[in-house]
Amino acid sequence: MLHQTMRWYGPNDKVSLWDIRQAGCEGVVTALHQIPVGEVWTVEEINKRKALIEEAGMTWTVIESLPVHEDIKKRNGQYELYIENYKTSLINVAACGLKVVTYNFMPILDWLRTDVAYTLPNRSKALFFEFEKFMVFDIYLLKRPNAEKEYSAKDLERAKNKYESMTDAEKDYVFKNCLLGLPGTDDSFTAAQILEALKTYEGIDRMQLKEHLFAFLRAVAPVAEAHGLKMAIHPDDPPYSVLGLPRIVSNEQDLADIVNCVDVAANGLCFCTGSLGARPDNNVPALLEKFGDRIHFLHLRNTKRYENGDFYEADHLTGDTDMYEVMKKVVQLMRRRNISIPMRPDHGHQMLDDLHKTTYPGYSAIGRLKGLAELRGLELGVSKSI
Ligand code: DNO
Repeated sequence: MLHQTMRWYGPNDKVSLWDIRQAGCEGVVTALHQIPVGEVWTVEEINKRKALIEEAGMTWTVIESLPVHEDIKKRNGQYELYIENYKTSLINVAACGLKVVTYNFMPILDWLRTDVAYTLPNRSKALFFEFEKFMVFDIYLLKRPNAEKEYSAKDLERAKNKYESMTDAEKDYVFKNCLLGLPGTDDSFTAAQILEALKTYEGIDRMQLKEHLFAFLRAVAPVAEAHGLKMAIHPDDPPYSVLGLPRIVSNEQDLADIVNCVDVAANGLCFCTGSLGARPDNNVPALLEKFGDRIHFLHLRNTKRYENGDFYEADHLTGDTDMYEVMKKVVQLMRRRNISIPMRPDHGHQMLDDLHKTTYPGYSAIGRLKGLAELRGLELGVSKSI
């Protein structure tokens, strides 16, 4: 069976370890968010966090994330030092008995939504990416230099109409949502910070960024392999270029390039059905089958896509990704490899009592509990019937 987990943002998370345990989890996925990106995770800090989780009767096997410093992505500044630090952190987490290290290679931003509290017909709230609003943010609110050049005349017209139809409050709301900081912080970016950071990526295209990822993997994957750790890269979310930044973990070819660049089991994937599924040309169950041997961690989530490029996060079992097919492939994969893969229900709707609470967007307790319970039932049904 899957190793069932939930993400916990640490002692400041409003969702407690006991909430997670009561949801039926055996494992917790977390990170030392208090350590600045690029610095070494010490054995002492890792063990402190591990002890908290074990006191609540669960285990910590998966890190999400051990973040990659921007200098490594750009291969400038102090990237050599940061790569050495990364290796040391890997050795330390392995020494503490952890097994999987999630990371991503998205420049500057992590995931991005234009609305983190989109009201569904049943009045629960979901995360929503509305393409026109994103263009409004990019062109009119952030005012990224030359942004217009990247959109078609038709899209520019759509953006203009949208901008003109929005109230100031709506514009503010979109602006705030798009500037939300990285997972696990309450800080947001400022527009000036983003514009400044964007400049530092000038001249780095997709090919170049891929080369930087491969160079990073050539340095760190052998260390992970030697210490019995598995690295799991998270796909881009949304899975295409945003703000003119290259994104390189978006489709089948990207995944193939990554797993082939260093051919060791430790160089693997965090297979996120929600991120990959936001792109109509990604056949999620087929990708799962194709890259099965390198999947070390699963994020199960569903999206509903629209023709115009929008998508929202649907219930875990409904939406455009066939979760039954996904689960069937997962069960077959675990049988074939004779392992239990860690999985977390990714995101959840804000609903019931959680509508009155403030939690990290997507990470309220009850919606994730619902997702987990549905996925758990699906797994049991699938595994008994095949
Ligand atoms: C969003 C998450 C991502 C993920 C990172 C992994 O909710 O799935 O933020 O944690 O991209 O590095």
